[in-house]
Amino acid sequence: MTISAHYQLLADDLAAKGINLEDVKAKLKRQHIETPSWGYGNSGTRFKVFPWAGAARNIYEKLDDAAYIHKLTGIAPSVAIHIPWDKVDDYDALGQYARDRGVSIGAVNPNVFQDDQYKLGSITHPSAGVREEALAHLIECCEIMAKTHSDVLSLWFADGTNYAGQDSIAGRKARMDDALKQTYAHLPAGSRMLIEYKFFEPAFYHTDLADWGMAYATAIKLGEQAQVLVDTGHHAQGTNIAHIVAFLLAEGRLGGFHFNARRYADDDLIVGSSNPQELFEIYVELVSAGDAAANVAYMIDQSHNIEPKLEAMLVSVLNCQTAYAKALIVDYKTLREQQLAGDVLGAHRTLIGAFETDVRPLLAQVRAEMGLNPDPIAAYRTDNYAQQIAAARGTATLSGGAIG
Ligand code: PSV
Ligand code: MN
Repeated sequence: MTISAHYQLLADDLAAKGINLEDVKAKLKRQHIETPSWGYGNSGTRFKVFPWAGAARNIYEKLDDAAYIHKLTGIAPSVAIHIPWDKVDDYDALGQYARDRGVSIGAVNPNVFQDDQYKLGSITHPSAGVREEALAHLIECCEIMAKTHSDVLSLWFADGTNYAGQDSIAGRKARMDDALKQTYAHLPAGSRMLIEYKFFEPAFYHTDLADWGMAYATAIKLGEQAQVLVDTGHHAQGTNIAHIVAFLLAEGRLGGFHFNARRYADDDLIVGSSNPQELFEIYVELVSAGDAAANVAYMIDQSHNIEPKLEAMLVSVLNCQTAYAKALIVDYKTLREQQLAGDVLGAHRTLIGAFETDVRPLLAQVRAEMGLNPDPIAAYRTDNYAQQIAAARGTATLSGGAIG
């Protein structure tokens, strides 16, 4: 059967369920996945960084690569930056450089975890001097937001302790609240502060913001511009992330995502590569929430270690597109009826039916209507961009961003 025959079958099936195909396609065309600057530079584990020929060496090359991913997918028009990895002298010029390539600067991520003084923490450090230095960096990032027209300050802290008694947990909480209150006051008008949590690493006894509840409690005290960022890699095995998403959406405090697939720890693998159903279930909650999800920021947070960086980023964006498409074609009317009737397995089958539907013909059609190659991976594999940048940039030995 041809792709168009498959597409027609799906169109007929959706029509029979009363799902508006044009509406589904319009939503897919408006999808927006932000890619991270640090995903384009060399990175590795704490054991080894395997350099990749062509890996971006600075923020300008990262923006070039991000623009290329956007050109292939049509749904990745912004790039998160990490400061100081992406520090430049002229942020107005950086914003213009991005715009000239058809992308924009997305979330600004301060980095208060890499320098020597942060060994015992940053804004929760026992020393007031170190806390002030960390706070000054957060405020500097608010200023960078204004210059780059970014509307998201994305905060993650490595802060925590490794040993019982090492520091006062309550004292650290008070320091965290104080520093974030001061940072909040510097947010550019109309922007948001997203607070990310992580239950372990690099601190192992306790982390100061260990889970969504701590991030949420911190955000509501700060005000409406503060919300929670859910990094899919930052949970214990078996955590139901879709549940967290539904809860935060209902409370109006889901700010955004860092997508990745967690097998062992953190932001290791391509989102959807091993967790496609989890990603689909997350998108089902987002679709179900309707307008309440309108301002959610969708960002990839991955550092690719052994796989080609551009293809990995491309697959990541496409996996988000697939999950969203499947969530959009759920027969929600039947699902709600079955839920209300207590039809446990009927409801389950309705949901999983959408997950099991082959949406590739639908996505090919959407891309064709967007003027894109219907098969972005084939486009990547047949054009010469990766070879060109490998020849032009060579193999950098230093990382251009995250190291792990
Ligand atoms: C930390 O593990 C994290 O998820 C934070 O979002 C960082 O900013 C990012 O990874 C890059 O290291
Ligand atoms: Mn993250």
